Amino acid sequence: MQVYLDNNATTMTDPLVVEAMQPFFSEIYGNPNSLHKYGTASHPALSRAIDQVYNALNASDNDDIVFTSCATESNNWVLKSVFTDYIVNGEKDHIITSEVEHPSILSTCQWLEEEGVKVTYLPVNEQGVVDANIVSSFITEKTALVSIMWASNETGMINPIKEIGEICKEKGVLFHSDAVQAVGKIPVNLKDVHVDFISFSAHKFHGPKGVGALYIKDSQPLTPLFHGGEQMGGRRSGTLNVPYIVGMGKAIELATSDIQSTMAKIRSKRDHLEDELLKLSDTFTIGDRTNRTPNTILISIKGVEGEGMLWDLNNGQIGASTGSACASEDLEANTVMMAVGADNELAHTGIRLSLSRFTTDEEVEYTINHFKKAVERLRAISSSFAKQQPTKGGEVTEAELH
Ligand code: 7TS
Repeated sequence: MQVYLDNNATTMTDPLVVEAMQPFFSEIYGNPNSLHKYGTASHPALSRAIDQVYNALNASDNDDIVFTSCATESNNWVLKSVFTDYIVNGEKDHIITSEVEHPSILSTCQWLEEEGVKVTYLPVNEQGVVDANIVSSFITEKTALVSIMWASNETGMINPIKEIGEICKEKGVLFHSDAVQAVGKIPVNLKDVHVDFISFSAHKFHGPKGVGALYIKDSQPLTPLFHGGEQMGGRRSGTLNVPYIVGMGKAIELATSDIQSTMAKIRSKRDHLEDELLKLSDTFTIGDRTNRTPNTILISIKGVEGEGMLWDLNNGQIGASTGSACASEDLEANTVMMAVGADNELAHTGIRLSLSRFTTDEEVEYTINHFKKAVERLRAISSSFAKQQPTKGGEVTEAELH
């Protein structure tokens, strides 16, 4: 059996999405900006995809949704353009974000600091959530933008986006939310919350990699990141990636059309998995389940290094993560666990399991069994376990090493 439990890193493209994209590679391949029939042939599918995205998010016709190459691009665009429009060419000098944002926000903010911008990195509480009142207390008349993720990729914890949006609206400050882990997992209703910008990415909800979007409320001005042939109303030049945009439309429709029942099914599998893993001694998970994306578990297993656990799970054909795959090449402690107050040892023991609508009951059972055995194996060889063993004294012999 093979079990993929790293759906917060990326998801399998739904075969129905691949099918919808297929005609737009070698059959309907004209440039949508061309005036001949080869170009215009893609227009009905593009319009449909745009409708699918607007409907899924309940966006208004006055809003803009601009397709990008990924959420990293959307995040860079909004931060760099707010910098240009409101800081370089305006009176502002300050941006507020949180300590636990994705690197596409944090690294961009670090670059902005080098350019002279003041950036406040808000802490999260022990639940891994940003407190709306803290956001309010840091806003000044110099604040250009608040950027707080909708849900965390590491913990799945959901921030109080409605409250933060209301605070930003009242104080006249722009509000951006990185909604990559929210769109397609939980309802995102843009008529219900006040956000100026959201970023999202198709490959997190069973669409293809390489296509994302930036939502811009009321089509407000924002200096483009790419200048060129004036595609997308001049907001993002470059020939439209027709098959991928069609794929994103299909994927968001599939992910959101019956989201309550899809969520309930994923949640019940996740809760069962979590309940079973928590039966192991000295384990804990981060964050209240009722305020978490229904597919995510971040679990800490005392005495078991995350990297070792990942290796053991991988040997059992289970794909998980010690945190964000984007950052997993360095073996540093999980920064999100540090932020929620876990001590250094625990912060090295975090394993993220993220399910999808394709995860089966059999896969969950297999994972529970393998996980429990892996913890036993790894605890048996861990240094903290060794410390509890009676010491024989003297040097370890060659035979004992094998
Ligand atoms: N924002 C969040 C919250 C994310 O989780 C990711 C990807 C991105 C932005 C970047 O999206 P992309 O479209 O540019 O790929 N997150 C992860 C993760 O948690 N593990 O691997 C990638």
